[in-house]
Amino acid sequence: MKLRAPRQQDFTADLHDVRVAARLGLLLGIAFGLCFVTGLISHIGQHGSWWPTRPVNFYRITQGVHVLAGIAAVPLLLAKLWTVYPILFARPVFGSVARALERASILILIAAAFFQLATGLFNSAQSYPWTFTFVPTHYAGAWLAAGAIILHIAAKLPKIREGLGSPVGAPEPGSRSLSRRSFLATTGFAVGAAFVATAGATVPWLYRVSPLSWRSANGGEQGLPINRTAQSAQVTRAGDDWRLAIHWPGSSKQLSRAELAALPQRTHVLPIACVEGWSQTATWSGVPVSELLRAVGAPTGEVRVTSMEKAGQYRTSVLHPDHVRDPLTLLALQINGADLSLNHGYPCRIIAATRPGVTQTKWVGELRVRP
Ligand SMILES: Nc1nc2c(c(=O)[nH]1)N[C@H]1C(S)=C(S)[C@@H](COP(=O)(O)O)O[C@H]1N2
Ligand SMILES: [Mo]
Repeated sequence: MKLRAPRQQDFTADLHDVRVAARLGLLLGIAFGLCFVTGLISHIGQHGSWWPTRPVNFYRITQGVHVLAGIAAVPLLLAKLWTVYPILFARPVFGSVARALERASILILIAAAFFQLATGLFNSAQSYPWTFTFVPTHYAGAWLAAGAIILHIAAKLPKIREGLGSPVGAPEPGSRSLSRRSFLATTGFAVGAAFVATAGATVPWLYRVSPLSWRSANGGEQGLPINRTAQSAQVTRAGDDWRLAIHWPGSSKQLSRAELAALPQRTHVLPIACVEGWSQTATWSGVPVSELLRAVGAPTGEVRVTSMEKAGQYRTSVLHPDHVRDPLTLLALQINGADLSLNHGYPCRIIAATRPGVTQTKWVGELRVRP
């Protein structure tokens, strides 16, 4: 027998078919589209100058959708690649410039899609087995993937029409391979299993059935997971000499924890929604930031919050004036009816409606008002 490189015609299974590819592609397009839009929303929440205060579950939902759509995209992408890989063996290999460009764009598409799903998955598992910074790289990858997907859809539009326009159909007579229908059903089952296994991280009624839910990856404390521990932030428990410093143009004020606790306390039920996709509701008590500023005679405005944490990406955050005015925005002293544990931010932390978890600053040491 003469050995030769495989050709597209050598792959004869029923499922290497435009009808399967188009259907999987449509679902994949929806999943990546949801990831892109909710990713941009999350980007604005972390780096933008404005952010809504209502509904309180806004970020919890958009970021839950982001991570779950990404998880659903994993089996879809694998199934899609399985369906279309024989095309890689089509001849001529390059032929024209247009064909070479098309192949290059597919390479970028696959690389960007894999990169986004892999980095996103590792991030939600709180694992960073790389040296680049996750946020800017995942953000740049999103634009690359989006551009490549749009190009791909434009180039394949006639094929997509053809594929979606014809029924999946019965197995070919005499075929010994998996039918198209079974392949699509199996992929659907894999997507469902991945969803159920992880969605409990953010969908309350799935908490109990999600074995891979990462929300309590490091135990949890006082009824809420902990992302960054006091130990990793190198924060030690504040003593009686601790003071919260509040600065505003022309003046400042220092308050002990007892003085904070002596101010009127409010209690709100609010979620923490982490960029990693997990979210959980807790009952928080403390002083609304707006009432605190009024009590010390500070003006209202934008407030820069600084943690006692010495280094770390999330030691400061900025409260937009809308959040400063919002009665739900607390400098929290208690969680679920008890003083904050050190890991949850003792002596006090910020908790505000819809803010991304990374901006719910713990171990607050200073508030600086810019009217
Ligand atoms: N000072 C400080 N605050 C921080 C962080 C941090 O790294 N440093 N991490 C944030 C992140 S990523 C999240 S999701 C929430 C988690 O709060 P929890 O650990 O109390 O659940 O705290 C936020 N507050
Ligand atoms: Mo987070």
